[in-house]
Amino acid sequence: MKHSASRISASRSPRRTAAAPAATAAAAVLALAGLVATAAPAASAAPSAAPATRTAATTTANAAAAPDIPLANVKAHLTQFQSIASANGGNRAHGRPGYKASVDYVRAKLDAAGFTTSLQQFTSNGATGYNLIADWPGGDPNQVVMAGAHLDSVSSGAGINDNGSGSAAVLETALAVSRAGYQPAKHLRFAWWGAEELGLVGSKHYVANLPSTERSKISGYLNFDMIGSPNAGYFVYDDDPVIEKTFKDYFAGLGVPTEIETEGDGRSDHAPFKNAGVPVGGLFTGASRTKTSAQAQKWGGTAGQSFDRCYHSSCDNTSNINDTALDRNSDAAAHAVWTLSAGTSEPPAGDTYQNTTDVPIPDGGAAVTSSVNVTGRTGNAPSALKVGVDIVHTWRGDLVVDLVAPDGTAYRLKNASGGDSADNVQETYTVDASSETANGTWKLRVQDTARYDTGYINGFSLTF
Ligand code: DTR
Ligand code: CA
Ligand code: ZN
Ligand code: ZN
Repeated sequence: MKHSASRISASRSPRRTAAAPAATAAAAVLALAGLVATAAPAASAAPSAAPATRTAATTTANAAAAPDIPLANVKAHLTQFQSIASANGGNRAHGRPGYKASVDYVRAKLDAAGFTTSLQQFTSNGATGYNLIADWPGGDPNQVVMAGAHLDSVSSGAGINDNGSGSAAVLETALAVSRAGYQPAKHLRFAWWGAEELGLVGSKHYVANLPSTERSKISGYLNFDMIGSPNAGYFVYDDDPVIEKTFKDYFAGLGVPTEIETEGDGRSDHAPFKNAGVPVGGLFTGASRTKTSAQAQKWGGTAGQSFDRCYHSSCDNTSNINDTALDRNSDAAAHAVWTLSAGTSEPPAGDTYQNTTDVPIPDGGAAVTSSVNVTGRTGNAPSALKVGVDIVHTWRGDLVVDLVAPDGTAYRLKNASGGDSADNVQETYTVDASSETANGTWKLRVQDTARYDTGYINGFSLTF
């Protein structure tokens, strides 16, 4: 939905007003279009340097809904992994024939489904290891959403929950993308890691060998390691807030409470991505830790028992799976892939000037700005100037947003609205700027008028 902004005198932003209309989420307009002038460095009260770790590109309220992931399909892959282990010494461990057979199985499915697959080799403990990478053709190559799982098991067993469950869910999500002919705005990449059990060797090798220019294109990495534990808990990684919220909202929609995954950051393949500044998230149903009675109350299962009694054991076979947990987590994985890759809608025709430098917004503090320098135009700005706003911020009701013309005239785009507890402002506003000279420095001014929710300006664009 488009909003028209009204010209205001440069007055102090109103406090939270419950009556103020809440902004409705719509597709943000920040994609490049036609002529894009280079943005002036943000002239703002706050430093304009992007935070050390980026936050996943914002989600879009009107993202297409992910299809249901058929549990039967996921379990069929687990059956295959079990057969592979049984035919290869009882495991699918790094350096053993069962691992490469697992890679060949997954790759064949992906090739048949139209993915561009590649094998990345590495050596660990004197044996050759393989990462399987699958790119889904299309999408913005500068915005890559990745989903991954380690495909190797320990040598003591078939590794069906650890981590056939994650591998099968990621595979079936990729196949669902193919079946749907899904063409998201962002590029999709899926990965199956080798030698995770030896210390995240495969994923570390991938990240270490990825040029920094390629690394910075990954808007989010989603990790799925043990998502079908028999005595399941529902844990969400507490890393990137946008990814975390995407998962938590999904489970909330199912009426399933979740907890933050607290077994430590370095415990799976998201760690190398996180250490490289890539936004990460993921799901986990628990390993050797014991389910508490409070957790059994909310999730069912058995208190005083570990989430997976067969963790790293020979009994981690196809009987060692909780179907409900595996189904829910597979559907949550697909939901996150669809939602985080939907991207933004096509920008309007015209000349677009944008600034995508992140500008942190002080919590309950002074206003900050993001600027664009408009040059080379003649006359005044149009009566329907398109203002693309992308702000990543929890509880957006705290925010007041203005467009400030080169002469200092402020146009109110969004009032504070205390009751609007939704996150992020991804809007296209239409401003009658016909009384303003087009050339000059235009600013997006944002103020967080209440404490305890934080965020930053992710991008700002003007289309003439
Ligand atoms: N390291 C994983 C299992 C594991 C243990 N704690 C966590 C936390 C988050 C994800 C995975 C794990 C393995 O044994 O493969
Ligand atoms: Ca399902
Ligand atoms: Zn393991
Ligand atoms: Zn694992």
